[in-house]
Amino acid sequence: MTILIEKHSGYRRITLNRPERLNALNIEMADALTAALDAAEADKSCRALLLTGAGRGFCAGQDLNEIVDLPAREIAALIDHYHPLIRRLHASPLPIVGAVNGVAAGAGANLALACDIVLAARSASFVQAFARIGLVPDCGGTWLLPRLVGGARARALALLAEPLPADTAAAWGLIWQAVDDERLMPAAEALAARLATGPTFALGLAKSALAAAATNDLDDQLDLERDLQAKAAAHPDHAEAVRAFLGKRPASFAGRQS
Ligand code: T3D
Repeated sequence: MTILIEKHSGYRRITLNRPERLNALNIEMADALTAALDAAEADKSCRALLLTGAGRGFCAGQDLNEIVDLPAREIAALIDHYHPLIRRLHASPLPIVGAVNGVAAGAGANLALACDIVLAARSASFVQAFARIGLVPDCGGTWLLPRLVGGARARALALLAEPLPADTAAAWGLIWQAVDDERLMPAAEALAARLATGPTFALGLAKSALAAAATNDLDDQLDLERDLQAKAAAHPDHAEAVRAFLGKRPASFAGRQS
């Protein structure tokens, strides 16, 4: 099994599971991840996802054993399995927590960065390893990096392919937080559990608004916010939260039930 799926209350934990190769990516794993997303989104009781890796690495990117003798056109065709997954992660209506437990390299780094909130163990690092093997950053790296850390840092990360320690990744805004290694999974699970009791519908709309902001101008974005706000306001979670606030009690969000 290239991935493991555990159902928790309100969320699913997906673990990349090829630890002997630092969870290096292959077609089977990418397709399994896409299927896991399909299944999670179809299950209305699932309101958040947590993505992590088994063993000491998060994901070492493309499994190099599997491309060593491939013709160039077949190497390029791998993208047809990886990029749909990246699109799905960015577009998912579910909040996705990435728990980067060790090195995240190449496509593995950009897989981690496709999660909505990324926590990393302090011992973890992010490597845009592509240049080391004469490839171009893919899986959204060239799109995401300049937006997250600016052009100067994005260029150095892509061209030098040096490991970026988790603390620096957090300081640069590439990820949300670096935490002590032993705190990673408790912190990531607490975050996923918290998101799983949140206003899931509104969280999904917020994700889509932030994604659209990458290409919209301010006028378009304000129009989009107006339209999405109308949808959020019509959802029972909004009325419940306002009543809860006024009643000085915690809100109980229905999430995806309507
Ligand atoms: O068209 C397309 O879409 C192509 C797709 C390209 C997308 C990409 O991801 S390109 C980038 C591919 N990834 C890499 O180039 C990274 C290769 N790995 C490394 O540079 C290092 O392993 C790491 C920096 C990630 C970690 O180093 P370290 O010293 O902590 O671990 P290690 O000893 O190198 O690796 C441990 C084992 O995992 C080792 O196996 P062994 O010797 O114990 O049997 C190593 O061979 C294996 N491993 C690590 N990365 C990969 C891998 N096996 C296959 N593919 C890997 N990518």
